[in-house]
Amino acid sequence: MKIVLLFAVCLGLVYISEGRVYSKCELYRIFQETGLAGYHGYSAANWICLAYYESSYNTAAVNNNGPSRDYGIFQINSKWWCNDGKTRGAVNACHISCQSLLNDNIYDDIECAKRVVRDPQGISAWVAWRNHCKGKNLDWFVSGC
Ligand SMILES: [Ca+2]
Repeated sequence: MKIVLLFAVCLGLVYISEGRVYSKCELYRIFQETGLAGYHGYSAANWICLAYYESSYNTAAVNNNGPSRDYGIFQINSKWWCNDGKTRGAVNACHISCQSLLNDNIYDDIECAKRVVRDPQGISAWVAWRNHCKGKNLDWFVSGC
């Protein structure tokens, strides 16, 4: 019985540690590799700044806004982009489970971010980008990478 319990606890820890905090230079490399850098005219620095102010580069970040929730490194919202099974009138335009935006694989998150930025609002869809990155000198976010 004790062994079963220990096993359950270990599984729980593995589940919790599924998320990951990236460094800015890891993101820089992945954003170059996936073409997010420069996508829709926004440089890697813009995307790294956005991720910094949305999630502190933590893929496990979740924020509850009441009627909907924001998930993952880009804080993608369950009202429009992903399905968390508990958001009324959800659209799920990225055709993705919100849970898959919380693991350490950010390639699907990047594909969804590309979908978000193709909408008329562009990168302004992210409040943190508008408030902290828009029109700022973003050199720091890529310096040393
Ligand atoms: Ca993911």
